Amino acid sequence: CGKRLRVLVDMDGVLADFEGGFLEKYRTRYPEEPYISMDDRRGFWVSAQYGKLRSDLYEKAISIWESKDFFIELEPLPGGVAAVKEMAKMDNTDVFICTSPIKHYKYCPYEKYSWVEKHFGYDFLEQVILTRDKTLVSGDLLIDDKPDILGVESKPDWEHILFTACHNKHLTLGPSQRRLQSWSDDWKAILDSKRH
Ligand code: BVP
Repeated sequence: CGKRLRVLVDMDGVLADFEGGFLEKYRTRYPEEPYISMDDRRGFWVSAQYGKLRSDLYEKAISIWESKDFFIELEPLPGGVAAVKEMAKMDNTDVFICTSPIKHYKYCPYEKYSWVEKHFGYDFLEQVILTRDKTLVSGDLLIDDKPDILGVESKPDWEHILFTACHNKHLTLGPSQRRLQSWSDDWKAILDSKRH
């Protein structure tokens, strides 16, 4: 009671299928080159794992998400859009989509806004936070598939809930760290655990 709950939800890997979109477009553009299946993905950075496979694949991987229409054409991950819409309608709950754009800014920031409008509607653009440093954003929860969310603030307000993705599913978490396995998992219980 008293205070409203503020939930920050990441976009790539949580609401939008960055990994699936990447692999499909990479294989279409570079059909002769080796690729990493979803099962074999390790580590948050796709580019780093491709660079380890063969050094020139680092730039080829980056060329995929720097291309026009990459971000707008990402498919929604199952249940994510519905969950966030439901969250936004809950009493005493504020939800924001908190996402880091790539520094190649020609298409990505525009397409991120466009994706939110397409899947949530124009009014939901009020809820978008684009930042390269999520530690500066205050909230009770941050649902994000990136295991290490670092920035200039060493003690962020939020509790990071690790959203399971192909690249983080094998990680062993610390005793206090919590996961959301998918949007079929009990996200309402996680929100309720922070209400007081
Ligand atoms: O915009 C996404 C894609 C990009 O980083 C951003 C991650 O945002 P959050 O999910 O943290 O909000 N990105 C970039 C690279 C390599 C760059 Br060099 C990558 O391998 N994976 C990745 O997601």
